[in-house]
Amino acid sequence: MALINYSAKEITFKIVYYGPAMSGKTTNLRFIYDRLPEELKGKFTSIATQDERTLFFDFLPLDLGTIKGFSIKLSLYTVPGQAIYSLTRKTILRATDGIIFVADSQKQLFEKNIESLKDMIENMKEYGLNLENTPIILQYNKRDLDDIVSVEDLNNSLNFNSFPYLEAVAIQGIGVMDSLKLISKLVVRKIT
Ligand SMILES: Nc1nc2c(ncn2[C@@H]2O[C@H](COP(=O)(O)OP(=O)(O)OP(=O)(O)O)[C@@H](O)[C@H]2O)c(=O)[nH]1
Ligand SMILES: [Mg+2]
Repeated sequence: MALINYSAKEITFKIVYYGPAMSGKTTNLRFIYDRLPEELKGKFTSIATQDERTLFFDFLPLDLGTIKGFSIKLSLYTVPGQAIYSLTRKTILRATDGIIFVADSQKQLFEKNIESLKDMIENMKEYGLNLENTPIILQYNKRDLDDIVSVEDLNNSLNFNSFPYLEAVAIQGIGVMDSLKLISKLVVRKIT
């Protein structure tokens, strides 16, 4: 549920980038941070190991502008994809308004996407989040690589709920802003 501060006339939506290890979640946030003008973005916080793997989370606050006199803010988070950080992944889902599931298109990681999506839906339950009350979009990332699964097969294995989906090459910024715009539209629509 969006965080509404009536006295400050401010609404904050929490968006989480979820997905298997190394699928490109942090890369999405970095691109957004590098791309947006100063006045729209806050400080990018990344808690990572030396080899850049997310250890706890990444966090980036953004300003979307004003709707009906309320300033609309987004808090973007990424979860750590590595299996050992299971508890952190769950914790980060608390009070989430929308999720971008970043899937890795590489053939050898096919199963990892399925496992991660199952893990996400299981973890959502803990906080009363489900497919009816939480907008979710799928981002099929790493479309630049050679040995990748077709979009059709990704949809057949992951998209059991007709989630909106996009193709991306996060490392080049392709699909990154479109994913952010789409999830923003879906979460904002819920309260307007
Ligand atoms: N070829 C290619 N590489 C990518 C793409 N997106 C991300 N990568 C690379 O994939 C690796 C992992 O990216 P991260 O963004 O750190 O992945 P993550 O999902 O945050 O990983 P965890 O924090 O461990 O969960 C990095 O070397 C990125 O440069 C892409 O679209 N294409
Ligand atoms: Mg990361």
